[in-house]
Amino acid sequence: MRKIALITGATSGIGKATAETLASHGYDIIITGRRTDLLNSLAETIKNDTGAEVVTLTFDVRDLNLVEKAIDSLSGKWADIDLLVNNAGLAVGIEPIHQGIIDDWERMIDTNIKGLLYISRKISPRMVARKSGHIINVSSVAGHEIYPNGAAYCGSKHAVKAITKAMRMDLLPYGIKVSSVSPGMVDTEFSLVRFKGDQVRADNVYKGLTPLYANDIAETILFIATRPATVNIEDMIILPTDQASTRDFRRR
Ligand code: NDP
Ligand code: 8X3
Repeated sequence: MRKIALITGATSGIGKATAETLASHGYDIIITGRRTDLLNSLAETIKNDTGAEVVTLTFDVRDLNLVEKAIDSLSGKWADIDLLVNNAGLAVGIEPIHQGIIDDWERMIDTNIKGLLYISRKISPRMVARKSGHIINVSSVAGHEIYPNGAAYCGSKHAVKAITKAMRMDLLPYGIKVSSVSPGMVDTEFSLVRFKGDQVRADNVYKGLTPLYANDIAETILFIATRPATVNIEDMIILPTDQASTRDFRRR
């Protein structure tokens, strides 16, 4: 029987690639995000390309009410999610602490931390009841290191690391796996969002080096999800060859 995976933030980047990859490897999938048109076109592509069944749910992970309504709308086989990929997230702005834009901080904290908690709170009880499931949180190298002008984003991803570890302890008695994946620089809409639509600044992030691509992370998520039942990957940190830390890059 095909397993069910729910991927948050599947309209773009890592989430989209993960949805496509999991659908090609035996999962029926629930894809979520705020942009309904992108979810619908991805659903059509995946159905045609892989034959997987796909459900789309449009909601903002920051809105607890919407999260609850969306997950409550799942019925039948879709209510029993085998794999949750907590991927929705973003960086906004890059300022030193004394010039930080409060609204940017709120967006990052509400999405990367509270959104991940809301979704996990809503989906984990059925995993507990079935004593089965796997949650993979998309963290970041910024959850292991810090860099100047990144207090709020790095703080949010350090929080994801702590939450992942605590979730693993809480869900241990039920045999539920909790893992994370911690990418370095991946070429997605991430930088365009961070620089609020400034394409030139976004392109400069990847200039002169070869970043990771969304598929690199999707394949890693598939690897983590498909280990034997007795094996749980705690975390995988993945960097481009052209990156040594959050601050060291080889540009040519
Ligand atoms: P993208 O901007 O390409 O994708 C982000 C996804 O998150 C989109 O599908 C977006 O969907 C969704 N999202 C953002 N905010 C919300 C929200 N409030 N409610 C629901 N969905 C939301 O970036 P990436 O693919 O790069 O990012 C995915 C994850 O990977 C993030 O958690 C990011 O922090 C992490 N990451 C990224 C790295 C990188 O260099 N790219 C490196 C390390 C980690 P929509 O806009 O439709 O809501
Ligand atoms: C994204 C990687 O280094 O831009 O999480 O914060 S970084």
